[in-house]
Amino acid sequence: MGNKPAVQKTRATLTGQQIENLKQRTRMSEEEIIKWFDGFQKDCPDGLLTQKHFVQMYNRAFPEGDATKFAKRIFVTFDRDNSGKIDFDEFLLAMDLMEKGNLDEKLKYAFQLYDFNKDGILTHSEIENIIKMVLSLRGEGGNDQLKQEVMQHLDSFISRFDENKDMVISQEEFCNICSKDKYLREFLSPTFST
Ligand SMILES: [Ca+2]
Ligand SMILES: [Ca+2]
Repeated sequence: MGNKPAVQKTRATLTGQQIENLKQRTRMSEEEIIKWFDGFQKDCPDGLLTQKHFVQMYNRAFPEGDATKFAKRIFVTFDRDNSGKIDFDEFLLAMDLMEKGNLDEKLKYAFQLYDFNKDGILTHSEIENIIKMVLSLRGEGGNDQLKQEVMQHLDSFISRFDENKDMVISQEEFCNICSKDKYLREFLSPTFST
């Protein structure tokens, strides 16, 4: 009584049941799950990845640009339960998509990433947002000429597929267009290969 337990950093563990569960939910083998877990634990000994840490990792990976906005947005989509932290399950589900997902899955994810208000359509302003995020990630946030070029490409892309001229793009349209347009696809998925 009265003695506070010593503050101990809890170390994350991976149980057999958790592995089984993750095998069901991903395309990862037990060996792969353990390998990812070891790497995850090295970075996050308590088993939780914070947004701050995540942003740092991204900025290290894109030293020529500012990946902060982009990383924050990705973080939100990985943090499925909105706890503000990414646990190993959430991390592995994300890695499963990046490593094992097919083009269609990745494009659906990219759509989700850019549909900020989750209403199932991309508006012109959401698309502008995307361009800004991607350009600053590449360290070209100040490159107005490039920005203009990309906007022109996007404008023609919107009008090409916007049948009812409401200037919005549905998920289906987005996936369709991106699967046919390599330039757009590579621009829109700078942090994972499609
Ligand atoms: Ca979470
Ligand atoms: Ca939207």
